[in-house]
Amino acid sequence: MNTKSRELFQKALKLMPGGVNSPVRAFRAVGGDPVFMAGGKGSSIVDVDGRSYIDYVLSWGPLILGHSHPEVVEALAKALERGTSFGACTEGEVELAERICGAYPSIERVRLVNSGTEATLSALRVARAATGRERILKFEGCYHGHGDSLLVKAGSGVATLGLPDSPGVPRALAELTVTVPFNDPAALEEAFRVHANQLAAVIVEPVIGNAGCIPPQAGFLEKLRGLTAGQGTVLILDEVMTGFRVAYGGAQELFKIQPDLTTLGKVIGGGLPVGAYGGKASLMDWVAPAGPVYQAGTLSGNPLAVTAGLKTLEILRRPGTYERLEGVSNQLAGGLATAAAKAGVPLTVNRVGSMFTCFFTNESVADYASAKKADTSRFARFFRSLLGRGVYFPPSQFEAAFVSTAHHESDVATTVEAAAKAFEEIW
Ligand code: KE4
Repeated sequence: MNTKSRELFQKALKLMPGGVNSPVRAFRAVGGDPVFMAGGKGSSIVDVDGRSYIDYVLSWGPLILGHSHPEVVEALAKALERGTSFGACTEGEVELAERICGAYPSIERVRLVNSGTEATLSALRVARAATGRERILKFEGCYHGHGDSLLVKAGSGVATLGLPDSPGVPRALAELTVTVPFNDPAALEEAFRVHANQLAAVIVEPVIGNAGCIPPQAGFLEKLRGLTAGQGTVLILDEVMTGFRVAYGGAQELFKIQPDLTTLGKVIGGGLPVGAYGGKASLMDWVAPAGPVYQAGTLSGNPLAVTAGLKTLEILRRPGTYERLEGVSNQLAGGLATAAAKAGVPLTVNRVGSMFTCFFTNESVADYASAKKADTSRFARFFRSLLGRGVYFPPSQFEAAFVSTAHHESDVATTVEAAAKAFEEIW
C-alpha cells in the first residue's frame, strides 16, 4: 500500500491541475493513484514509500545512462560550484553545439532551448518564415509537444484540414495543420497533391514513440523526403525522443535520411531541461539575431543542463555502448514476446534500439489506427501487475518504454519473470 504516495497525491490534487505537472504522470490510462518517486540509481527508481522498481520510463527517455550516473553527478557538482545560470554566452554551449553538429551532418547551425516543445514550435516558425507558407503536415499519433499548431487531430478523411485536439487552440490555426496516417505513402501523395506547393513543413517522428513505438516501414521516410524536396517543403525530423537514442546520430543515421531541420531534446540534457533545433544554415540563419525570426529563452544553454548533456554524450561515444544497449534491449523484447506466447496472451512488441512498446494485440502495429486496436484495459492490468512486482513500465499503452546502459541481464531476467506472472494474471 503506497501510503505516502497516496497522501501526497491527495495534497497535490488541491494544488496542481490533476495533481501533476504533466498529464501522463497521473496514471489515468492505467488506473489507481500515481506513485510518487523519491530517487533513482542506475536502472532502479525508488518511491516515497521506499519501494524500488526496475525503471523503463527513465524520465520518458532522457536517462539513457540510467539514474544518477556517477560521472554525470560529479560533473554537475563541479558546475554547480561555478554558478547555476549566467544568461550570457558560455563555453559549454559552444561545445554542445559542436557535439550536436558533429553527430548530425544535416545540422549546420543549432539553437539550444529548454524543451522539446520549444524546439518543435521554433522549427515550424523557421519553416513558415523561410517558405512564406503557412500550412504544415503532421502524422496521426505523432506528438511533438504542446505547441498550438501541433495539438491537432485528423479531420475526417485523408489529407483534410485539422481540428483542434485541445480547447484553446484556435480553429483557424488548427485548420493550417494537415494530418495523414503514418506509413501510408498513398495518403502522403494525396496530401501533397491536394496541398501542392502549399506546405511549409512536414514534421514527423521518424520512429513514432508517442503512439507507442512504431517504426517507419521500408521506403516511407524516403518517400517523404522525395515529396518534400520536390515541393520546397521543409522536412523536420522530430528526434526529441530518437536523437542519440536509436543511434548516436539518431534515426536520420539509422535510416539514412537527410532532413532540412531536426529537433532534439531528452538525451542531450542528460536529465536536465534541454531542447534544440537545427539544420541547414540557409534555414537557421533566419533565426534572431542572425535573421528576423524571433525566438529566445532565459535559461537556454543553461550551464548545468549543458554540463549534464555534454557528459552524457561523452559517455555515449565510448566504444560498444550502442551495441550493448541493442543486446540488452533485444533480449528483453524477445523474453517478453516469448512469455506472452507461452501464456497465450496476444502481444506485438515493436522495438527500435532501446525504445520499445508491448501492444496487447496480435495484429502488427504500423500506424495510430492499428495501435488503437490494442487492448488498453489489458495493458492497464499488465502495468499494475508489473508495478506490484517491482517493474515500472510507462503508465500508458501509447508510450514507449526505454532501456538504459545501466540495465543488465539480471534486470531482464527479473522483468521477464515478472511479466510471465503478469501475463498469467491478466489473461
Ligand atoms: P517536451 O516539451 O516534453 O520536452 O518535449 C515534447 C516532445 C516533442 N517531441 C517528441 C517526439 C516527444 O516525445 C516529446 C515529449 N515526449 C513525452 C513522452 N511521450 C514527454 C512526457 C510528458 O509529456 O510528460
